[in-house]
Amino acid sequence: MVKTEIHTHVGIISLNHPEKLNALSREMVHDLVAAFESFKADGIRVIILKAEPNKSNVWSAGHFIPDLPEDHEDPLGYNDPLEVLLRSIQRYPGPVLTQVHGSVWGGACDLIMTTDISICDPTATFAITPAKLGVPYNASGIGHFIARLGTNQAKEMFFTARPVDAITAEKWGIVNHLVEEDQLEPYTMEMAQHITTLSPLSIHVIKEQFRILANSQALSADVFEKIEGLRTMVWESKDYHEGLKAFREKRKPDFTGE
Ligand code: LCV
Ligand code: LCV
Repeated sequence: MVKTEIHTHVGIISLNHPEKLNALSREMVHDLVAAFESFKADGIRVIILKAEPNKSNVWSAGHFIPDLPEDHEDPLGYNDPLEVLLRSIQRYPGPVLTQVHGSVWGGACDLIMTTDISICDPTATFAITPAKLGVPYNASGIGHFIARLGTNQAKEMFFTARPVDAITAEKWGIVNHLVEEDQLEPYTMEMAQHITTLSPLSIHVIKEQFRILANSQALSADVFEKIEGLRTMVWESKDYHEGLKAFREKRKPDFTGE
């Protein structure tokens, strides 16, 4: 599901499941986490995460929708493959750069928000789509968007579920840099290689401090339980089941708010 290559201290991981538009299925996530683990064992200092081209020009279609639980189970719970992947990115002891060509959807957009530095070309778009499926999303994922964007921009992305184009993505700070299509690869590689010339230990400890500080707003037990109660109400709703059914039947969902 993924292709990997090593250039001295830079490791490249390419999403490579074109038939399903690089959707983040269990198998895809398993292969991604395995690639991170093996790069860590090889002391790779910087990772570039990119996608092999496909007919739909999609970087990743996000969570593999058929994997979403149908009955009385939390979608995007702690052990959900996507959450496992996001944690392995945050814990990798070196910067993870994303090189984006094509459209990014749902959980893959959260993945972009979780990586350390993002660079895209003019074909890139970014959409976060729980409202299209009747999914409640989760506090840690919403936290990634708040950390990266202004709250109003993060809310617009969640409430409209519409793709944000590359120019807006750079203006809002979804990506660090928007470069020409033929510059995307060399620009990203140059930054990655430059970073490998700096102290890997210093960078690892600084990255770990960013992660600890980002996760530092402790939620009190009753706040946490209130959030879980709200999320349960959504994923036990008719709307959630309608969202999944509509995707399977390739039609627009008809949400009733129940
Ligand atoms: C499985 C897929 C998918 C897919 N899973 O090509 O953020 S949350 O909370 O919403 C979270 C739960 C999440 O991430 O949900 C997933 C969010 N992703 C999306 O909303 C994108 C869904 N996909 C699309 O809107 C279209 O596929 C796009 C616009 C990406 C591409 O459209 P296009 O017409 O070019 P198809 O739709 O024909 O897709 C090609 C094949 O990939 C499958 C899709 O079912 C089809 O498979 P078959 O040829 O077997 O029918 N596919 C696409 N997305 N997320 N499978
Ligand atoms: C003492 C100096 C210094 C200096 N200390 O002129 O952020 S952290 O964690 O990194 C933290 C620990 C921190 O703040 O670390 C220091 C970070 N600073 C730098 O990395 C800048 C180091 N300096 C340089 O890169 C160059 O000096 C610049 C580019 C600023 C200027 O270069 P230029 O060729 O014009 P020189 O390098 O010849 O510097 C003139 C004199 O100032 C001293 C330097 O040693 C030299 O003294 P001598 O003529 O006695 O040799 N100097 C420069 N920076 N941070 N001394």
